[in-house]
Amino acid sequence: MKTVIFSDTHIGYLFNQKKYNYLKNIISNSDRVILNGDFWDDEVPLAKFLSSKWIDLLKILQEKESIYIYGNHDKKIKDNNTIKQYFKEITDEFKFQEDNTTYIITHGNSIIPTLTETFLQRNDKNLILKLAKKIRNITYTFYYKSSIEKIPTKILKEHFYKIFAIQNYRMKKFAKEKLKENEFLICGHSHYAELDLKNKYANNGFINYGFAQHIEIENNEIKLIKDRY
Ligand SMILES: [Mn+2]
Repeated sequence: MKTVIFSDTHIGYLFNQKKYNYLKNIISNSDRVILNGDFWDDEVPLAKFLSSKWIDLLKILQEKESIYIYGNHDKKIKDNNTIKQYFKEITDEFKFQEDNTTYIITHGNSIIPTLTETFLQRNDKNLILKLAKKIRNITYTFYYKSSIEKIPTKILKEHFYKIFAIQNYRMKKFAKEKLKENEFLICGHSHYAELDLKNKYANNGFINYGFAQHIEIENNEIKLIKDRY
């Protein structure tokens, strides 16, 4: 039984054939697929996503034992009936056991919430908060639509994502303090792939801008795969 775990694909209406083919391939070559959050990006209206070519990936996922874990950009997927039919389970944390190890898979935003989650989601009539929300949304839309992240990654390649290692450090600290003897934590969210067997922590990285990482678990062996597409 081969389990594949990936996250942070942030897919939407900008259809990308290469990315589609890459995702189709890793899904097809597995028995169980765990989408570890931010698969779809809520910057794109859900209806638009559901009528896009990306939906064909969901049809392939439906044939597998597929689990949808939601992240911080796809919360609206929770309890969505159209999405539900493709997955065995939609949750914010999924656990499974193989031999003596219990793998705990969660996006990571519950361990290190974003500024938007801790502050901007408050239903406050405060004018400054309202303004902050507007600025956040305009900035995010610009960031998303312009694909500006392509510029630093052209120069620095995957090294650009090392700036997010600090987030893994915080998730690892959580793992050290909270996990039981036989437990192993697998997160996404930071976009920085890592496999730390000593601290029983892995980050499945992200799949975007031509970079692709994911985790594979088979015969109680955990592997971090780093690819380009
Ligand atoms: Mn995230």
